[in-house]
Amino acid sequence: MDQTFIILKPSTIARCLVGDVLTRFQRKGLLIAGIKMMCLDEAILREHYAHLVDRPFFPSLLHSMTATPVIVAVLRGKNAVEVVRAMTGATNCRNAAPGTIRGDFGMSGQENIIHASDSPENAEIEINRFFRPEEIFDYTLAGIGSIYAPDELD
Ligand code: IDP
Ligand code: MG
Repeated sequence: MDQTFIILKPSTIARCLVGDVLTRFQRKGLLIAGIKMMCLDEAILREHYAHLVDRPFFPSLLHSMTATPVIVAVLRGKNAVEVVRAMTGATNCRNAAPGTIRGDFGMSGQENIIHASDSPENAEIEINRFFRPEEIFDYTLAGIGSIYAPDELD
């Protein structure tokens, strides 16, 4: 099965939306393979957002991502990266389609509820950046046979 990485950002923590966001992924049929609360520091954010460090809004993004602890999680499921990105929606919540997490829960480009890995390669890098191997668990959902057909299970 595939894995992806998400961050429930400080906007989610501050607005008490942790349960709402996680429930969506669980209802979809994704398995929570790892989850923890942590504080992000500038060093890890400079790595994680390396593609944005030179953008004018980066100091503001840094401030936002360190405002409260965050919740990081690894989600497992078939095509997990694509499925979770689709559920996440466009970067700016005001442009995100209704029915997506950002479309339903946010109004901001920066305070946009969650991070989700954008490719399987980046998912692996991000999982290794934020989790130790022993923090990711191998187990099966009791309802797995109702989530997938037999030929969809790797
Ligand atoms: P993504 O989160 O949809 O993958 P990225 O372009 O990778 O979008 O940007 C990472 C994060 O940086 C966004 O989720 C958002 O919080 C922030 N961000 C991106 N573009 C802007 C902007 O133009 N203004 C403010 N914040 C931005
Ligand atoms: Mg991105």
